[in-house]
Amino acid sequence: MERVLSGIKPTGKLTLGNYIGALKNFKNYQDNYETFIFIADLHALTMPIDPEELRQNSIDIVAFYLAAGLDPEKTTIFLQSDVPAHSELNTIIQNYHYMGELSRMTQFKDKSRKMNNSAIGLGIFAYPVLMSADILLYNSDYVPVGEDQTQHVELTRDFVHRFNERYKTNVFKMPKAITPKVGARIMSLSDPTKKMSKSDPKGDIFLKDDLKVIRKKIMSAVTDLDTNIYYDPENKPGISNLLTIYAALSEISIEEAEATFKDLHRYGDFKKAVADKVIEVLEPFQQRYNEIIKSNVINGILNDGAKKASLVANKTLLEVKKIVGLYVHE
Ligand code: ATP
Ligand code: LTN
Repeated sequence: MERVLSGIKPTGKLTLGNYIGALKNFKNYQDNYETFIFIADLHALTMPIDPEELRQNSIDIVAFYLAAGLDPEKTTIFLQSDVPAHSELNTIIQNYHYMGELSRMTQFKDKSRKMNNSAIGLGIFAYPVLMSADILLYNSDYVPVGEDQTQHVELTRDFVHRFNERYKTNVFKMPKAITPKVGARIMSLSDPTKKMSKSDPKGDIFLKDDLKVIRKKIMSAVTDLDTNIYYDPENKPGISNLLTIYAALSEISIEEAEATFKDLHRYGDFKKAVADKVIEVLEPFQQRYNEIIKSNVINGILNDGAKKASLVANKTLLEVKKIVGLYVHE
C-alpha cells in the first residue's frame, strides 16, 4: 500500500491557512493509504519558543488532528521527538545536503531576515534536512503540504537522487508533494499579498478564535475599491483570497465560487457569506476539539503512535546504516 506522511510544527496557534492548506486534507488519505501524521516538535525548536507553550501547542495539534477527522485506528499519529530515528537519520543525511542549496530556501531566507545575524540557530538552516529524514524514514510516496513547503520536498527529491546514485541503492523512495487544488496558499486578511502565517499573527484567523471575532476579522478584511467579485490574485488579492477560502471550505472550484457571487456587487454581502461559511465549518470543528481536550485520549494515542512509527522508522534507519558502513556487529 502506498504511504502518505505529513506533519505540522507546534509553533503557535493554528490558522485557517494551516487548516485549508494541510489539516483538512489529511483525513482524505487514511482509507486508501498507509498514513502517518505527526507533530513536528523538533522543528518547532528551530525558532525561540517557551517550553510550556511548545508542550501545549503539541497537545493542541493532536486534538486538531482528531477534530479534523483523523482516526488513530487508521492513521499513525505521533510526536516526532518520540521516535529517535528521526534525529539519527538526520545526523547521517546532513552530510549529503549542501550548504548552498540550504541557504537558497525561501523559508530560511524569510526567517533569518527577521533575526539578528549572530542569533540565527543552526536548526533553522538545517530545517529541510530533518524534514527529509521525516519523509524518508517512512518510504513516503506522497507528502500533502501547503505551497510554502513544496520547496523542501523538492530538496528531499534532489537528495534522494544523489544518495541512491552514490550508493547504488534504492533505499530511499522518491516522495512527491501534494498541494490542494484550491487553497495551497491562503493570504493574510490584513495584507493579502502576504501568506497567512501563525508566527505573524496580523491578519490571521486562528482555529480557536471566538466565532464572533472570526466574523469581525472577515468583515474587515482588506479588499479593493471595485465592486465586482471575481478571481484575479494580482489585481484583486483580497477578494481572490476570500473567494479561495469560500471555495476551499465549500469543496468547490474557484470558478464555481465566482459563479455563486457573480451578481452580487456589494463586498459587505460577499464577506458575510464568506464569514458564514467559515463559521459553519469551524463551529463543529471547535466543538469536537473541546470534547477531545476534555477527554483523556491523547496520551494513549501518542504512545501507540510512537510504537507503530518506530517499527517502520527503525527498519529504514538500520538499512541506511548498513549502506553507509555504520553497521559493524550484530
Ligand atoms: P510558521 O509561521 O510558524 O512558519 P506556518 O503557519 O507556516 O508556521 P507550518 O507548521 O509551517 O505553519 O505549516 C503547517 C502546514 O500548513 C504546512 O503544510 C504548510 O504548508 C501549511 N500552511 C501554512 N500556512 C499556510 C497558508 N497560509 N496557506 C496554505 N497552507 C498553509
Ligand atoms: N515543515 C513542515 C512541517 C514538517 C513536515 C515534515 C511536513 C516537518 N517535517 C515532513 C511534511 C513532511 C511545516 O509545515 N512547516
